[in-house]
Amino acid sequence: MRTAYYYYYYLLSGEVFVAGGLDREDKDVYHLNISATDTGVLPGPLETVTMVTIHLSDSNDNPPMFSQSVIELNVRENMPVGSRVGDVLASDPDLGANAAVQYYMQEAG
Ligand SMILES: [Ca+2]
Ligand SMILES: [Ca+2]
Repeated sequence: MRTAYYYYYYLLSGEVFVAGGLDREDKDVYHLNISATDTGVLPGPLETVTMVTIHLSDSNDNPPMFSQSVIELNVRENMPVGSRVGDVLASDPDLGANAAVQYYMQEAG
């Protein structure tokens, strides 16, 4: 067994396994140099090296987040229907559909 870069993968008989926590939002691609060495005696062990690039795909492991837990907006009375009151935006660090945010609103109790 041989530990590779970042302690995230190790090799055993050429198989690559996850050996630690992976977070695409922290790091989404790993470049690893992997060597293979024979057990020859004369003239000695011979080695070859290749680079393996591993891309992490996204899991939906983050909920959308508003910048504040309570947001206050102000609007004057008698404003016409359709008047803009303000923006309430949430962000999501995931990717694609995992980060697409829809909004629903209802009156709080
Ligand atoms: Ca998400
Ligand atoms: Ca994610």
